[in-house]
Amino acid sequence: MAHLVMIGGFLGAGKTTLMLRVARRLAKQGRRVALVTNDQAPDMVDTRLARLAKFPVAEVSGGCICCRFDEFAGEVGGLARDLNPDVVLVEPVGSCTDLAATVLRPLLRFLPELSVAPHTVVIDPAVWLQMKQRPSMPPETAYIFEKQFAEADILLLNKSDVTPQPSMEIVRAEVDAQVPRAQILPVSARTGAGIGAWCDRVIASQGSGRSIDVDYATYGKGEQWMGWLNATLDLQTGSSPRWNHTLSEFMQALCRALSEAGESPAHLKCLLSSGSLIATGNATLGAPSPDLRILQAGRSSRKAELVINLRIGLPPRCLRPAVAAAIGSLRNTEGTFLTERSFAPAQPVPRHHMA
Ligand SMILES: Nc1nc2c(ncn2[C@@H]2O[C@H](COP(=O)(O)OP(=O)(O)OP(=O)(O)O)[C@@H](O)[C@H]2O)c(=O)[nH]1
Ligand SMILES: [Mg+2]
Repeated sequence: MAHLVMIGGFLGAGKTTLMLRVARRLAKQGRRVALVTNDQAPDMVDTRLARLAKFPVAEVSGGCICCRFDEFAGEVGGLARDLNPDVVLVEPVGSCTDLAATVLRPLLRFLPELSVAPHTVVIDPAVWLQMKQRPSMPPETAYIFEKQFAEADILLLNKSDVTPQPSMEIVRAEVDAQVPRAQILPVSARTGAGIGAWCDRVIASQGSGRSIDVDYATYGKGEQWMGWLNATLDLQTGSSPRWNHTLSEFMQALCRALSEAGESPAHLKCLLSSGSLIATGNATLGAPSPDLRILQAGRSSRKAELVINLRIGLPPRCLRPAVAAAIGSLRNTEGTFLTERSFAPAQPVPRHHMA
């Protein structure tokens, strides 16, 4: 019987980093693992990262898994039938909430052969503190953030490797006061600190989150505050390629332009591949200066593919021009859009609701 572990939490909290770390850990223990990724549109960085890590992955795109429940349940059922996994790890869209009522409980009804792990929600403590001390989001978006952790069985205070201990303690005390029955664990998805204990617990136990009241008009408004852009570009350089520098220049130029327009990204994630070189770049609310990483070092060519996923509190019509201007500012590099979608998420209308 497959055991489904859902990892929720706000944009940029560290869900994908955690999911891939846990998938590797479980695979090392000899367990068969499959992943499900989810976004409002295709061309997802997270799906590519999962494929690069060589895990079987099903992607649900074009809406959150509560609104696309039938497709989601079909993918989970398909993975269970075809691969007989011990564990299915699921990452919902980072602007989604009410997942216990609209996804976990309906899953238990429609796929009774599954077991479901306690609902885990990841928090970036820096974003928590920002939300409380100098909120940059409208109250409707902060409402989603609050509802996400209110329905959790387990809350992971992530990024313990870079969060000062006093901040960690403040957030822990506040979270404990707000969600007194949830288990709170400090972890680092990046270094692995604390992950073993959480993983052993969710693999060995069952749960389906807590019932919460959600006002869907407020929830919808909170999601629609954000502009979403998923794009793929073909890059070509006229000089010897230094793609990691190009990615850094691009992200800095884009973050500067977005900040001049009045906002920092909730999450900007980029994946650049050329030959056997693969590099990623992330900018989040908690760490707005880009975090660049070489996933795979290797020979590159003069051509590269760049996948961009941007979520930010700006109107969608501003996003493509901002990306195009940042590409246009690169030295010796031309970019052509291969795919591009920019939009505001639609009002969430879950297929099922089981409080
Ligand atoms: N320092 C540190 N950085 C982390 C940790 N976990 C994740 N990150 C970084 O946080 C950024 C966002 O991580 P993701 O795993 O992509 O976050 P996510 O929650 O999947 O984001 P969305 O899919 O957009 O909702 C990346 O730059 C990660 O490297 C951590 O434990 N410590
Ligand atoms: Mg992710």
